[in-house]
Amino acid sequence: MTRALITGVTGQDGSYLAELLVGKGYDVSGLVRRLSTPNLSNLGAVRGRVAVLDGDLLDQSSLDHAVRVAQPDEIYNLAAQSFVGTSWQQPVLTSEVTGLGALRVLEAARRFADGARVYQAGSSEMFGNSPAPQDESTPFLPRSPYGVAKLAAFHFARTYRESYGMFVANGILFNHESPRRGEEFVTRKVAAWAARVARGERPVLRLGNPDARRDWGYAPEYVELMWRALQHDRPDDFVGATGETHSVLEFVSEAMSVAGCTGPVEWGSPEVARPADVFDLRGDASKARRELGWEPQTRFRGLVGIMVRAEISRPY
Ligand code: NDP
Ligand code: GDR
Repeated sequence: MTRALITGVTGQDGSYLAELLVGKGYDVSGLVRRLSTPNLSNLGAVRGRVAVLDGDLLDQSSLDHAVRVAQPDEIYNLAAQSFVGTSWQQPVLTSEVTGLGALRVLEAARRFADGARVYQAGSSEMFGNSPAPQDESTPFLPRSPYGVAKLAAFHFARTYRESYGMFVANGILFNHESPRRGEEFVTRKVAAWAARVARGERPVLRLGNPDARRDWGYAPEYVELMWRALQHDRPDDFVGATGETHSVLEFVSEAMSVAGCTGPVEWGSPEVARPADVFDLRGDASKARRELGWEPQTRFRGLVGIMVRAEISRPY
């Protein structure tokens, strides 16, 4: 039985990945940090089938211990402070968790999991405003502390691959969303608002930049890329994206259309303003299609439909 260790297993991607691997017959362990209020709700479908190991990306000894207990064949490092906006409020913490945390995972793998394959969760945020479409050869120009931390993690991963001959693959994934997205991200925020409007409420949706463009895909399809990257014949770096880009304004319009109603929207809210933003992300995932046979199926309208309908049927 193949053994996998997932960091960030309680998050959006970690929970979908756990479902994918359990479905493939893996023995799955998940790293979970101690919180005063436990947060395992995303693991509902596979909760009893994932071995929960205590640990934190800030604490090397807990990672060493988790790797020694899990004895993984595959390690997926998905844990991060993943909200770009917060990375300006907590730049040092973000760098510690999202950047150095990845290094700690690599060190634990190097010392205690001989031969294990490692996936590092890189991000399109590493490209910053490099012109679209972005692929594996596009220059990295990060514009947020989060993007810088992810880029450090990306280079640590490559360095461990080249220095120690470890099988370390980097994903460079563009935005991917689902009903399990954190509530502060723009897609979930808009979908939740559209559902309230559909119920007859009149909440005001306060957003930032309407013109920011993102390449939004559907998260369960993106965890498939992670798995395929570790089944490949060599460790490499892969962009994961739909190849389509849409603005935040378009997302709001489509959400209202799915909900069948309109509501009040205010743009330029100072509450969500960022000191710098990334304006136009559109990925070219040709390499993943060619080498991994990976291709996302869900497009923009399908994704907005999934998210708004999930919010409408969510108990409140
Ligand atoms: P989430 O924010 O949903 O999940 C992040 C996970 O990291 C949670 O399980 C969280 O645990 C865990 N975590 C945070 N801090 C620590 C810590 N100090 N020690 C251990 N675990 C910690 O992110 P996603 O699932 O959306 O993303 C998965 C990964 O992919 C992240 O690294 C993200 O940066 C990256 N990424 C995501 C993209 C996307 O569009 N979703 C695109 C590109 C990259 P807890 O539940 O306790 O908070
Ligand atoms: P992003 O996602 O920063 O791309 O990072 P987010 O949904 O937070 O922002 C997308 C774009 O929408 C603009 N925006 C708003 N964003 C939020 N959150 N709230 C608002 O009210 C709002 N109004 C406009 C933002 O300025 C931005 O341009 C996500 C995360 O999952 C990262 O971890 C991941 O690496 C990248 O995607 C790829």
